[in-house]
Amino acid sequence: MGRTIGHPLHHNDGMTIRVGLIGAGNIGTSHARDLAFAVSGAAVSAVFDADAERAHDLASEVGAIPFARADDLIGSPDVDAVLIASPDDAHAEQALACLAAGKPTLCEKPLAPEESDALRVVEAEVAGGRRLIMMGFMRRFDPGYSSLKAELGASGIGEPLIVNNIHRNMSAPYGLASERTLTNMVIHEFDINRWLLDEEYASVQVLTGRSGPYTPDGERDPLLVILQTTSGVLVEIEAFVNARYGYEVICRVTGSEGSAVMGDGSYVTRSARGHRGQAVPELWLGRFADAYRLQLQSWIDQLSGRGRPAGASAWDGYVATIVANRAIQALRSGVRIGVDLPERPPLYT
Ligand code: ISE
Repeated sequence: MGRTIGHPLHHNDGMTIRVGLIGAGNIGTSHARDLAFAVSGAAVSAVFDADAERAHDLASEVGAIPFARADDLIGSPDVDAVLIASPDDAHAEQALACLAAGKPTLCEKPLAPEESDALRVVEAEVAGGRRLIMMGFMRRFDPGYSSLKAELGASGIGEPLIVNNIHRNMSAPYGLASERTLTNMVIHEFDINRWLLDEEYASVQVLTGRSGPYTPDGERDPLLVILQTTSGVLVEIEAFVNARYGYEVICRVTGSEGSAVMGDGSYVTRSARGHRGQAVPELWLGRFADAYRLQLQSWIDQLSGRGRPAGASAWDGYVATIVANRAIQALRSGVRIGVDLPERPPLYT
């Protein structure tokens, strides 16, 4: 990130960033607990959720005040920065409110399911003249992906030629819609492969074949997404929502001199009683626990004026949503769709 987010904030004690949380679901609760108990220099001062009881319970657990309205939380003088962990469709409007209030924000992915909404956020941040938004693409902080990125280039596997991604969820607790698979789930691969390869996409295609028995009528699961970058690298993504056996993310990069693969973290292989194997995580909260905490610590450090610029920007969020929307066009049409990006504003260079 070319600039630190916002500006070093000065607080009642000068030491702590007081974070207001919007959304007390799975990921919001995980973030709140990290901020309260695992991230230095931070506290959770406010919690809003559409479910008032859920907001109250989490606020009590982390020592925060429950709020009845998100806008009141955003405007509160006891909130220095905002973490948006609400449902996807609410992100853009809440990010716009944070920008209007001048509050630094960590926005969970996606910035918006629709590119027009994501663009409104980017335009508002550019108009404000300073970077306030960091996107919750936490895989950029994952030690596995960082190690994989270090393998690329002359000292490692050479120039990347093909990337194979596997992204499997255990089930679809919030329901399965193929287009949401692209804007909510595969959005991670749309971002992390840009970050790994440090280049943009030129086209996207989506293949569908036989769907599993747990797939709702009219939907497709798994999907096979095939992108090509502007330099010609092929990026393949298998997205399987109802994989049933567990949560698994794998990324293999094959280059001109070799190949490197990032598997499912440092999980122990147990050999006992005539069997050998590993426990498989149920959720992303387990597989990416370090990444989430490292991302939050980086955000807080940047806001405190201690940390170097890092993390995905609102522009990265906008680009990921553009690619997801082109993938939806490819899914609907069955043909390869070009990915043409607008010019990147200077604020994001
Ligand atoms: C979820 O919202 C996440 O962000 C997880 O990282 C991802 O693996 C999962 O598929 C999404 O539903």
